[in-house]
Amino acid sequence: MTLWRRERLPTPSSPSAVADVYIALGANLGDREANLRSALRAIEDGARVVAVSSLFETDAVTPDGSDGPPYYNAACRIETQLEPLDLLRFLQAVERQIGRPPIAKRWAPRLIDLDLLLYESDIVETVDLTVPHPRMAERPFVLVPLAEIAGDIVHPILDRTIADLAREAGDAGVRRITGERWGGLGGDGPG
Ligand code: A4P
Ligand code: MG
Repeated sequence: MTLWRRERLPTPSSPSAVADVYIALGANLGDREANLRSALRAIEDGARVVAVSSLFETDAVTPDGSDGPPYYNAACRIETQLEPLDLLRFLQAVERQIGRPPIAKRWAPRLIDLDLLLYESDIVETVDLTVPHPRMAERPFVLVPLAEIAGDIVHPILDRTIADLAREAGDAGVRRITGERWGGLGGDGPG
């Protein structure tokens, strides 16, 4: 197991350390927008959602390049006191709450998928959790939404900004559906 943690010291205004975290949301079954909204609401029960990207429709990326139902994708920034592994468990509980079966084929179509992209500038490698998310840096469906709310954030392994990675990945197969505050949250996204 590898785990590097930048120390987050409690401050008087924040008695427990709060971490800045970025989450990717995806859905390609059911009412995709409703599923993403429900996920955001449920995440708010355990963390503070401070920014939400626009909503995008994206072509499914599949292991064998075959067609799959198109996804809705978005990204959000949260502040949480949960440690990375506890946060993963929390996100998995939210996925189950929205109706995702606990065991499904990898990359199978799903009602909801919540991926932990970045946790501060921590690097985590355990059996259950890899942060930064190992496939985020080449995926337009992750980078285009993420760049809206985290363009200046530096990927702690690649040492490049999200804006830079997004420019390189391009936006093929990614279509903006709405920049409205579709999540209905008081985030500081572009709106
Ligand atoms: N896991 C390890 N690290 C993480 C992390 N940083 N965040 C483990 C979340 N989970 C992490 O995930 C499988 C296991 O990964 C978990 O048990 C957890 O311990 P899963 O969500 O159950 O399965 P999955 O999502 O099918 O697999 P995987 O490998 O996470 O797939 P991806 O990378 O999430 O890709 N195309 C479009 N257009 N849009 C999409 O959103 N998503 C996928 C799924 C494929 N194609 C897509 C999209
Ligand atoms: Mg996943």
